[in-house]
Parts: sequence; C-alpha cells; structure tokens
Amino acid sequence: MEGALTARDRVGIQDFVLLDTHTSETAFLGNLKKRFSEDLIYTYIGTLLVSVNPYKELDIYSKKQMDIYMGVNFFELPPHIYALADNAYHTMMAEANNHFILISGESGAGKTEASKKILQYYAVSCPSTTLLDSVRDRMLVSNPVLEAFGNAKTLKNDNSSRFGKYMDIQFDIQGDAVGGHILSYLLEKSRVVHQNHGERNFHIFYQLVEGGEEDLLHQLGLESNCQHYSYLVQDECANVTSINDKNDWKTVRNALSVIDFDESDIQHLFGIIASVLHLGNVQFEADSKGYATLNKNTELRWVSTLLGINVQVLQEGLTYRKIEAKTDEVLSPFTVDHAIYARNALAKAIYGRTFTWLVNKINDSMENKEPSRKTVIGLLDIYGFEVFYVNSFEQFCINYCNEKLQQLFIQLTLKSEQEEYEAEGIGWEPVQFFNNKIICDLVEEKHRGIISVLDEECLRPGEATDFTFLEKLEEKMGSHPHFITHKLSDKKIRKTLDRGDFRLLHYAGEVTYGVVGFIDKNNDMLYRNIKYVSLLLWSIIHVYLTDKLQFKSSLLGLTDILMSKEPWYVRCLKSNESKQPGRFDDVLVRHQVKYLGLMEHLRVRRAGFAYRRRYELFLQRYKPLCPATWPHWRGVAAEGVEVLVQHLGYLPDEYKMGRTKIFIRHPRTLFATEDAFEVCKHKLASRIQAQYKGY
Ligand code: AD9
Ligand code: MG
Repeated sequence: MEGALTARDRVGIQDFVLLDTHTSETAFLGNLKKRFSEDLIYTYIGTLLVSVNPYKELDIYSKKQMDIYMGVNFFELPPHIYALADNAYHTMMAEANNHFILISGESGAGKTEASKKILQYYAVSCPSTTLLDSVRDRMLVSNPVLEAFGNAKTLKNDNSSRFGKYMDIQFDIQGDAVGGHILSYLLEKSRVVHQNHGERNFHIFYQLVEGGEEDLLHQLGLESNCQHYSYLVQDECANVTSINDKNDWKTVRNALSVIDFDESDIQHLFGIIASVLHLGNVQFEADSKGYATLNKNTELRWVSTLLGINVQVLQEGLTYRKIEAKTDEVLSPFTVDHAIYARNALAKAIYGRTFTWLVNKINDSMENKEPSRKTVIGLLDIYGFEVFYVNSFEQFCINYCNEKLQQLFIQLTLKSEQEEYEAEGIGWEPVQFFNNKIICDLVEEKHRGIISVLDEECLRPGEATDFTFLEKLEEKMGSHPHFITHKLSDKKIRKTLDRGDFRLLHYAGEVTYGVVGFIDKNNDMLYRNIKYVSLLLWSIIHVYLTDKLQFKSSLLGLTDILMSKEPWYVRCLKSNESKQPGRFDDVLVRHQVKYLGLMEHLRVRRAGFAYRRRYELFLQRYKPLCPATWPHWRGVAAEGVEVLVQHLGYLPDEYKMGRTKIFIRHPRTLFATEDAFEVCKHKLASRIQAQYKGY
C-alpha cells in the first residue's frame, strides 16, 4: 500500500549490526531516535546493549516480561535489559564461568536503574527454594538502603549515585541465586558538609527529618524541619518534587528490618545520622585572642549523648590541636576557621565509616554460608562522568574512574578483538579508534602522573599548598596535549581559565578543575585529637576504623576483578539535559555516541565475528550433533570442528577457522546450533531413560 510504513520503518532496526545503510553516525542516530520515539529504548550492537533514558515509566518491566525473556536467545525478541541479563546467566550456567556486566554512561543516563532491573531479574526469575527467598529479599532491599545513604540530588540527576558499587551475585550449581557481596568505592563524603548550588545532602538525612516518627525524633533531639539544620539547607533545596522523603523513609525503615538490623542497630544508626546533623549546627565564636570557643553547647551535648562520648573530650577535640612534644602533650587552641574545619572533618569521618559499616552489615546478611561451588555475575554501577560549572577533587576522581572504565572497555573490545584476529591469522582491516590510555597515564602514571604529584605534595605538610601542587603539575605536564592551565595556554584559551585551574581533555570532553581543596581532600586526614575522638567513638559503637581507601589502588583492584571475568556491556545514553520524557536532543546524544566509541564498536562488530570458541570446547559441546564426531572424535580438534560444521550446513561466509579457535560471524548461526543441541540433549536423555526402563 502506498505511503504505508513497514514495521521496520517505524521501529527501526533492533541490532545496529544489521543496519543496511553504510555505518554512518547519522544513520546510527536516526535509528536510535526512531526507536526512542516509539518508546523502544533498547538497541543492540551485537551483544552490547545501548539504552536511552526515557525519563518516564515504561510498561516493560513486569514479571510477565521477565518470563517472556527467560531462556530465549538474544535475537528472538526485541532488545531488552532482561535479554542481556538472561544470556549472561545462561552462558554462565553452560560454561560454569564468571561474568560481569559493565554499565556505563554519564551522570543521569540510567546506569543505576539498569543495574536494579538486572538484579530484579535474577532475584525474581531464577529457580528458587523457600530457604533462598530471604537471601533474595535482602539483595533486593539492599538497593533502597544503599541509595538512601549513598545517593543525593545533584544538578544532573535527582538520584545521583555518590559512590561506586560493584556487586557480585552468587549462583550455585543449580543456578539458584544464593548470595551477594557488595564492594563500595569512594563515597563522596564532602557532600555531608557542603553541597553545590541546587544540590542536596545524602537522601537519608531528609528522610529521617521529614519521615521519622515523633518518638524517634524526640529521642534523637531532632526537629521535624530540614530548615533547622545547616548541613541540609545550604542551598535551600531541601524539597524536590521528584522525591518523596516521607515515603522513602518507610521503605528504608522496612528494608533495614529485612536485612537483619535489630532495634539496637537501628537506634545506633539513626543516632549517628542525627549526631551529624547536630554537629553541623555547632557554632564557634572567636574569643578576645581570636581563638574558637563554643557559644552554647546544647548541640554538642546531643552529639555527646547520641554517640556516648564524653562532652569534654569532644569539646577539646573541636577547639584544640594536640601537639606531642617528646614526653609531653601540649594543647594549642584553634582559630574559628580551624574549629569549623575540625567539626566538618569529624562529620565526614563519622558518615564515611557508618557507610562502610552499613555495607558490611548488608554483606553479612546476604552472605551465602554454604561451601558449595559457586559462579558469579558481577554488576558494576559507578557514578557517571560529570562536568559542572565548578569542578573539584570529587569530579576529578569520578571522571578518572570513568576514564579507567573506558580504557577497560577498549582493552576488552576494540583492542583485544583486533589483536585476536591477528593472533589467529584471520584477515582483517583494522578499525581506527581513539585510545584514551594517554589520559589514564596522565592521571595515574607512577612518579609522573597527576595523582603521584598530588601524593608527593601531601607529604610536605606545612609547605605544600594547592597552588604549589598546580605549579608542580605545570612543571611536569607542561607540554602534554591533554593538559592545560592558565599559564600554559594561549591568549584565547587563557581567558576561559582562572589562575587556580587546570583543564583536562577527557575522552568525554573538556573539564576545568579548580585546585582549591585538592591537597586537603586527598589527605582526608583528621586533626590528631579528632582522630582520637573518632577512635574512641568507634570503639564505643563497635565499628572498626578502616584504612583510608586508597583510591588509585582500589580502582586497580577493581580492574583486576573485572579482567578475570567474561564481560557484557550496557551503554546508557542521556536523551536530554532537562530530564524530560520524550525529548531526544540530537546534539547531546551524538556527543555521547561519539565519546563512548559506539561507532567504532559497531564497525568492529560488523566486520568481525560475534562468537569464537577454542576448538576443543566447541567440539566437546556440540559433538553429539554429528555422527562422525559422536561419541568421540579421534583426530585433531580443528578437523573435528570442520567436519561438524560442514555437517550442520554452515556456509563458508558464516565462519572462519583460526589457529586455535572457530570464529562465527553472526549469533544467529550459533543459536541455531544451540537449539539443535537442546533438541539432541532431550533425545539422548529420553533414550537413556528408555534403556534404563528396559532393565
Ligand atoms: V549517576 O551517574 O548515578 O548520577 P545514573 O545512575 O546513570 O546517574 P539513574 O539510573 O539514576 O542514572 O537514572 C536517572 C533517572 O532517569 C532515574 O531516576 C529515572 O527517573 C530515569 N530513568 C533512568 N532509566 C530509566 C528507565 N529505564 N525507565 C524509566 C528511567 N526511567
Ligand atoms: Mg547512578
């Protein structure tokens, strides 16, 4: 019929690999946009899932939908996060190995939502026994709890993750989800005492003050009004329309009881949260010599009561520095500025360690105590790349983290893929891509990178300042193509930089960082007697001081964890900056498509092979499908595979024989083989059953 649209015209192509126009960026974006306008937010590039944030609830996450996707091959149904979750699961079961799902994208792109959907899929749809249900419930409710304590409203996202989260979901040999373990990375503690314009503190503070029961608030000495707490109203945005603190409080409160928090744990936990609020209201005045004194100590008394710590010790800790001189200890008074610094340092330390304690408690409750053999699927959801008007140490850490993940993606896909073709002797036209290793090196290289320079400066207390740090950077990085400062730039660019700034040309775009606060935040050290106070505090509430989370080494540790597993990727894209449903901002999406390397990935995928397996493994699995290879193939494995695929009718274009592996161009071919294998397995099983019946 003339003028009628075919389904394909309307909904676009569900796998970019099948896009018949040449692989241009315009065609790529056109397809994404077309699908987005039909509420089809997922599209594949081979086995990679691209997701575009719809900013509205879609009716595609029901139990019914989960059932539809269970055990079905990737390309038989429309793309979905459940399909990816299900395929990772079935591959893990078939091959008995570990997997991980790397979810990336900038702040507000939908990473945390995606990770929740995946967790829900495993918790709801994997086989289950009543015994295991409690473990799953705990896994599911760990999310609202961690989000309450670790997420906050930022300008980019009303529920922005302010910590990195890696979660292992453990499965036993039957495929039951039997346990979980969370690693948390670098909580943005500075938010406890300071929020930028238009942002909030961590959700839990508002939930407690807005939603806490009258009795509880009374016990904690809290007013039911956020405006009363200086840590909560720095920017007067305590209330946000998209957030219902009262309801969220109920969810968190219920969740805590599911995760084995008894009443005394809960009392302690909220006592600590309340103590941070009281601490924020402790004010200092200068005495006649300019030293800090407390004008009234009602707030301090509350802190002391809630934490069970002597009020005198606390007061001394906040207004004096303890200097150890040979055998003596001398108390040196603080100025008001120093006292405020000490107060804030204590608040951050209390919150940071409470978060660590909370993660440990959650881990205890999700722990699987059975020693049986387990495989895992890891889920990585970290904070996304972010650029604000003012960027500081926190953004530097977050963006470096994203830089590392991009490097991991490149190594595992673009680079390793092409190297493998070369190693296997398979004819190949290399695809050019931007390798961000140069930026990772700029940040992390030993003795020369930004982190090393910062660490060295932190070892010169009293001498080093944020500005000597910047000078050292200028000396060392001078001509680096991804590093610019006011001093190093030409006239035109100089206008856009302050003297205390440095600019990095990240893979995802330029970010200008103000150096003020870098030394302090990297040190993250409390004044000596504040450390004593906090030690005392933790011995009282049984939380043990953990070592400073060394950011760089923890990130390297994470890379090792991921490298040991089979990867799956979800690349999340932000559809628009104003968080509006139905709006697809071409420029914004194009930028993300570019820096996430999606076009390069597509080119490698289109030219390459979706699946490869060592000859021995391939033959071992599929040998029942061919009389010549079943039950045993006596010759060389590669020849056995050739006989097998000839028997299965593979066309010459569909596969290639490498030095040690078979390469299959399209997943379709493999899925057909896998289906044949399933049928064959059932036939074999019934034949064996029939044989036994005969005895
Ligand atoms: V950040 O780096 O933690 O700041 P994320 O995690 O990438 O960021 P998040 O998952 O929190 O972003 O998504 C932001 C908001 O977009 C959510 O609060 C939802 O309102 C919205 N969103 C994201 N994904 C979906 C979805 N699949 N369906 C509906 C969604 N809304
Ligand atoms: Mg998030």
